[in-house]
Amino acid sequence: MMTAKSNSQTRRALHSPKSGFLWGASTSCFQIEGAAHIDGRGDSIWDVYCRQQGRVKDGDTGEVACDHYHRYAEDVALMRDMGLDAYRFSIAWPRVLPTGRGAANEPGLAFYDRLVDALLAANIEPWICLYHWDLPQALDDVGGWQNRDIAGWFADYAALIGRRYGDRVKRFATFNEPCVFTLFGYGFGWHAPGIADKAALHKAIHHVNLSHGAAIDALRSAVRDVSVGAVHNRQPCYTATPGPDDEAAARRFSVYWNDAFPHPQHFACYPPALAEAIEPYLRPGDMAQIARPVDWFGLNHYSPHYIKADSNLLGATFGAPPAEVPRTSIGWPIVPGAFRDTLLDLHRQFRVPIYVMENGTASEDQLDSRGAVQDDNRILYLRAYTDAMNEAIAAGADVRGYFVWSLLDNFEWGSGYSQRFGLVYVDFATQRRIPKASARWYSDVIAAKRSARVSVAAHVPAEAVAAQS
Ligand code: IFM
Repeated sequence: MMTAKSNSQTRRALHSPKSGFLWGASTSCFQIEGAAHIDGRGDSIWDVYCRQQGRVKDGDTGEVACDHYHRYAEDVALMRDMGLDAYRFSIAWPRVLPTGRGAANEPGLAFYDRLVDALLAANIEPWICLYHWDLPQALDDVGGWQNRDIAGWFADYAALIGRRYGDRVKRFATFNEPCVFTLFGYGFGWHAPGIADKAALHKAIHHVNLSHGAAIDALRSAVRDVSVGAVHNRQPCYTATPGPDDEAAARRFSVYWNDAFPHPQHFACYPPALAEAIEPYLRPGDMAQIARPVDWFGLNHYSPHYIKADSNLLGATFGAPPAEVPRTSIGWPIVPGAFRDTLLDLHRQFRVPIYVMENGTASEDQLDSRGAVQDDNRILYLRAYTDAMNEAIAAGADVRGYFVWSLLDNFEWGSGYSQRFGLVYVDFATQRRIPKASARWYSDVIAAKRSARVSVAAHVPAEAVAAQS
């Protein structure tokens, strides 16, 4: 087994971020790791939520998931065979700090040592995300994201992770999709911890923003040459039907979805439509703590939204796209042009390098009689969306990398295991992994880009190649 100590050569070779355009894949701990009660891991809010009847489709849980905790070496080999440059995963906060603060859990920390070392040995750059929705239940018991003290707990957790892995990992994201876990978890009650309350939502938004800034500072102190950012959704919010009610609903929804986090984090103020609701929780100095400089913007984008008016606390919810707009098997509209426009808009507004940290599609994948998975829908989707990204790059957007969601079929939150997003099919009964046709397609795309880079490099000066890649 390669350990943190035994691979110092690999570490030396790879301890700075990879340059050039990165092709990768993303996952998150709760969705793939399993081993929910092994080696001292504490409960997360999602473990508890899954145990509540009727919360998750078919009563599915994260107890076993893809058993990645035990099968990570096989999963890294799949990534290496695909030719991935980079892999984004998240750390399970309750695995490394079972009650969210206090004494660290060495077996939990050692798991991520093994994973990081295996990735480096396969020449794959690890990207760590600190938080992908699995809050330690013990912290939720004392208010979770509604408790302002969480900014300090999160900063301590970030420092622990930075100190432990920062010799080998340079890319860190604070949060994945803060708009989703706050809106769905505290606004609509669709995700853990299952709350639907306006004050809870606004407190959670502000405390997540404070925690982001505190973690950025902690990572910068703990890790030399660190490269930090956060991962946000940005999706145009169109109206489901013409008319003033849906139009107002779409505008309101967009503030919570697109602006509630990037705005304060980059511009040191809340969007005007949110300022009054946040005001009761704001203290002097907060905005400066939130708006810490970052090195890049992580973008998750799958589709535009079609929003309609509703009686929920936002007065807005998801509506249906027009009949002529094609949809994926999970019902999400397929509009690659909206992805291109989002990238260009992001570039114009934020002026930092962009990494697409999630893009992909669910599809009703099945093993055929030869034991293969011919997921043509996914290939068509990924081709259309990567073409759209290339158009944005050609028009000037500073996009530096693209990560498919997801490496593996996995636990899709409230939908349980019913929605398959992976490049690799997982037979959940046996845990057998079968790369789908899309994995071969993606691998060919990466190989073609790489050989184009090499053949250009043979004929033109190095600076010109760097500018291209
Ligand atoms: O599975 C999720 C992921 O956890 C966050 N972004 C969207 C994916 C697909 O729904």
